[in-house]
Amino acid sequence: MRAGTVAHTERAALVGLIAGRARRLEAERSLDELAGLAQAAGARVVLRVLQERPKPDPSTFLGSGKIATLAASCAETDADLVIFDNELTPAQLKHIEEEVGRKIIDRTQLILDIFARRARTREGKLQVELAQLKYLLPRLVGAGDALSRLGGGIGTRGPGETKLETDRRRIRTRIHVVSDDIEQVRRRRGQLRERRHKASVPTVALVGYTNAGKTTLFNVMTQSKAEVSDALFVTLDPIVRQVRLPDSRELLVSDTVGFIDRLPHALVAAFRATLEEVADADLILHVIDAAAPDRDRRMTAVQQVMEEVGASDVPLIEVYNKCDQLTPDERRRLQDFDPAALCISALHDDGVDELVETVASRLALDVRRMTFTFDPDDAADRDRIARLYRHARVLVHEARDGRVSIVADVPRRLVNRVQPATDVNSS
Ligand SMILES: Nc1nc2c(ncn2[C@@H]2O[C@H](COP(=O)(O)OP(=O)(O)OP(=O)(O)O)[C@@H](O)[C@H]2O)c(=O)[nH]1
Ligand SMILES: [Mg+2]
Repeated sequence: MRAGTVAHTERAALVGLIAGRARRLEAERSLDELAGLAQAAGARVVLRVLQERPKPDPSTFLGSGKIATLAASCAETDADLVIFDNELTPAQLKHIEEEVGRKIIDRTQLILDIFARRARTREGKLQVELAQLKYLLPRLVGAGDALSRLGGGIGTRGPGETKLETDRRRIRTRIHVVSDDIEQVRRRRGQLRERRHKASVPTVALVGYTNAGKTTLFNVMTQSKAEVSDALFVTLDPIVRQVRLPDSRELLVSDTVGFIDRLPHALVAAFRATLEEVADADLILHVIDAAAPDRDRRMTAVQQVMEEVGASDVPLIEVYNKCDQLTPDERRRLQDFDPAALCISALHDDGVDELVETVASRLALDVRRMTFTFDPDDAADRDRIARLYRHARVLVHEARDGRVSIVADVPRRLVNRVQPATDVNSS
């Protein structure tokens, strides 16, 4: 975009592929999602094209005849850019651009563009820029100055109002610089996590498909005011807040970037620092939009990203959100399918207390019952008593003959860090 010009809303044509008749519904939902993404990037959708083909044409994706039709429709609807629902090869990108004569981007570039627009913190910006550069580099090789022909707007924006670097040599240098910076951030995050571990406060990570209501739930649980919106990928940078449980123990809840079907690999790799928060949590809450028509597909997409970031071993609770949007019938079906399903409405603060109870008992399950004797006149012992109250569940507290004896359920991973007297039993 030229300096001084008013940002104009780009007019977007969307193109998707139907691979076989049975896949029509799937392709349509995917295109709906692409429309949501295009809106989140600030575009207006003026044309939708769904083409049935067993597999993409290696040169023009749609085949030469359909590409000519697409070019004509774009002229008719005055589209500024065409967004393909699939990832395009560098060669396809080049050919289609020549045929259609408009800016062409694919789903991955669109997602990266949204992330670039949303990045606020230094860490977020670095991660997005790295993903963009890595995606761009092979697409410039052989394509000459393809990107400079794109002009401005969606697909050419770096994080924080910058314009993406398009010079191959400079991109390589920049990738090195950014990777080093990210590594530093990652180490720093690691140290912070280490400190939290030492303080022994358990961490619960909210994960889920974008727009599932993670931040809404986060705000209710932690009484915060983080940004909530119906747009996709509103949250980018992880945020961590404290929650006090009914039994006065504490835990930390983290909210982070949402996932999506076919989340670009470059993005997952670049967001490693952020996603390590999830892999390192004591418990994951998978927030599900219970009312989404393609709920199962979204759940699978989330599970795939979790595997990719090494979080599949972390204990997990599935939380069905937006249950206010279910009919009584749908609610019943969900409960038949999964009797233990937690149905909540974060928006209406409905079921959230039960969820917190479930989290508390789930974290408490992994405990060992221990008995302690303390000297209340000793400052260090008084600290230990306070720590027990914060992190363990105290069952008995008895003061007798100048001693304090306490029976408590201690989280297993803390057992070595509190001074034990006698084990009553192990659970
Ligand atoms: N009806 C209904 N809407 C909800 C509920 N929870 C959240 N929403 C709405 O869903 C939309 C997305 O909510 P967010 O909390 O921003 O979702 P998110 O998962 O954090 O999304 P991203 O950060 O963009 O990935 C907003 O418009 C919320 O008001 C709910 O329980 N019921
Ligand atoms: Mg959010």
